[in-house]
Amino acid sequence: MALEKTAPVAVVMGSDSDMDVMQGCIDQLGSFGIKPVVRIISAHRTPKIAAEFAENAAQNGLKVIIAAAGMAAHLAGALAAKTILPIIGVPLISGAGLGGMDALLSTVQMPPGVPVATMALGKTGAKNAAIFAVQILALSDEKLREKLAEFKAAQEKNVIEKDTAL
Ligand code: RP5
Repeated sequence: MALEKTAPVAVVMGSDSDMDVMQGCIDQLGSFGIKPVVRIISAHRTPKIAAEFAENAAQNGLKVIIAAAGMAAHLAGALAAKTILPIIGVPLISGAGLGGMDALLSTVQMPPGVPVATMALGKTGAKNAAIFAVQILALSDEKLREKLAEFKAAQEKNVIEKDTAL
């Protein structure tokens, strides 16, 4: 499947059952003006597509890939094996799994030489993956740097207001 050349971020998830949580990631990217390529690709159920996607990602214009999966979550690692682009892993809490510890360890415990930047479990990781992707892109994008500064300032203001209201 051809990617939009302009989309610098992909959000890949192992199953459509991951979409509820990963919508938070897509929405957070949207708040920075980024419409990601969104795909359902499984390291186990569609391994050839996973390998092809990662192999072609850079030439298709991607700069960062966010990969989310639950249970034995090998998606982020499988993509990292096939590309030099940075991979951000989001371990998910699957109803059929072990409360997320399965996915966390499967995502974070990569062998030397094949890193995956692993976020927190579930919704928090989904949101942080988007922000981390923006931080990577912002290294070479002044407008994104400004948006990140605004985001940080708004977050700070929000907490101070809650503190003041006590
Ligand atoms: C993982 O297995 C997916 O990422 C999902 O979190 C979990 C369960 O998948 P389904 O059986 O709901 O498709 O590969």
